Amino acid sequence: MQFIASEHPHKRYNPLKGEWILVSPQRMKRPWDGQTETVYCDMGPEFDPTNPLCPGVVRSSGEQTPFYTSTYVFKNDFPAMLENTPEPPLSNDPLFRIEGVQGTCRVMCFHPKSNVTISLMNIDEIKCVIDCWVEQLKDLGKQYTWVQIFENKGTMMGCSNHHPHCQIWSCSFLPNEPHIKDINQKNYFVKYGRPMLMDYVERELKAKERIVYENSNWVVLVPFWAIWPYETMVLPKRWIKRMNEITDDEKTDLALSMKVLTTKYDNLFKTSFPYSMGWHGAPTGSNWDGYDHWVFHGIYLPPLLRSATIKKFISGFELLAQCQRDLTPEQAAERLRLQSDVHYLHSDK
Ligand code: H2U
Repeated sequence: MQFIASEHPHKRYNPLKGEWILVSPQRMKRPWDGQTETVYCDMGPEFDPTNPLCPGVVRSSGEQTPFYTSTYVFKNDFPAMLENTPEPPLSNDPLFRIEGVQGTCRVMCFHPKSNVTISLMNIDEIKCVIDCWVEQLKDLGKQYTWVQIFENKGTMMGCSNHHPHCQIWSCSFLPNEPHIKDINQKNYFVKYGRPMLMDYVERELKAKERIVYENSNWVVLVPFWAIWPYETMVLPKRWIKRMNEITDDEKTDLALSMKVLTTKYDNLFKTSFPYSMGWHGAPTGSNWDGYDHWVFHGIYLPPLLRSATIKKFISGFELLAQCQRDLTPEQAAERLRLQSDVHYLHSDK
């Protein structure tokens, strides 16, 4: 029997994380009788006087959010880490390791209007968001080893606030995900003398099977090893280690890539597509030099599987043994590629 990736179960290796994923395309035919989610089609009002992220509204801290007109950054009133924390007692016991952490958490509003998303914003507005991310990286990266910029979109992803925003958590240590990516990219660089993700982009551009969108400077693709059904990566065509190295032209193209991708996401199930997304680049802190093995990239992790109401659960075999997907990354890429670049809410205009 000849192997056909879209029919036969197989496993794929993620070289960035050093782990395998089980792909079971034959399961696409199974019926679904499980939990369905509520779809939120209404984008809500432009201004909500009860939403603390809206211009002029008073936050939990008692501080008033200013009447901002573009992006706005403030210190999270409920931070996960603190700048000054006492060190726990030193422990040499390998079974009970504990270390102190320092960090700071910020919230960044993308836009003064509550009823927009990246997919509905224009390129200049998205460029302002990117500019603000770069400023934050430069500022926080002076002190902190890791600056994690991430957007949780939609209640399905645990987002507690409808206003377009992201969070920026900066910490004194390299968290697990970037830590493992650092090790694997370094090992690849030592072995092959090239950054892993530059080799990867080159191969994907030749293969063309998993590309969702590309322009002169960026490629959006469903990675060969994707876990989430419509997981994507945004990769530069030029070697860039961190977001602050992006030129103005690259910023415009990155804004366009983000807009096209999120528009395709929304169009796929005619919904405001939920996801967690974020950026990974070389670590920061006291020394920005070195790290030639790193390539800056974006990751979008959306939970939806079959429709706006059916989400993928990471459970069972996945929690106890190994992550698994039904739809192949090639099929997911094709479905996204075929979606229009015009948002469904704007298509009749
Ligand atoms: P999420 O919707 O992704 O949870 O982000 C909203 C963040 O905004 C959340 O981390 C913060 C919450 O702590 N927040 C404030 O800092 N002040 C407020 O008055 C409301 C929300």
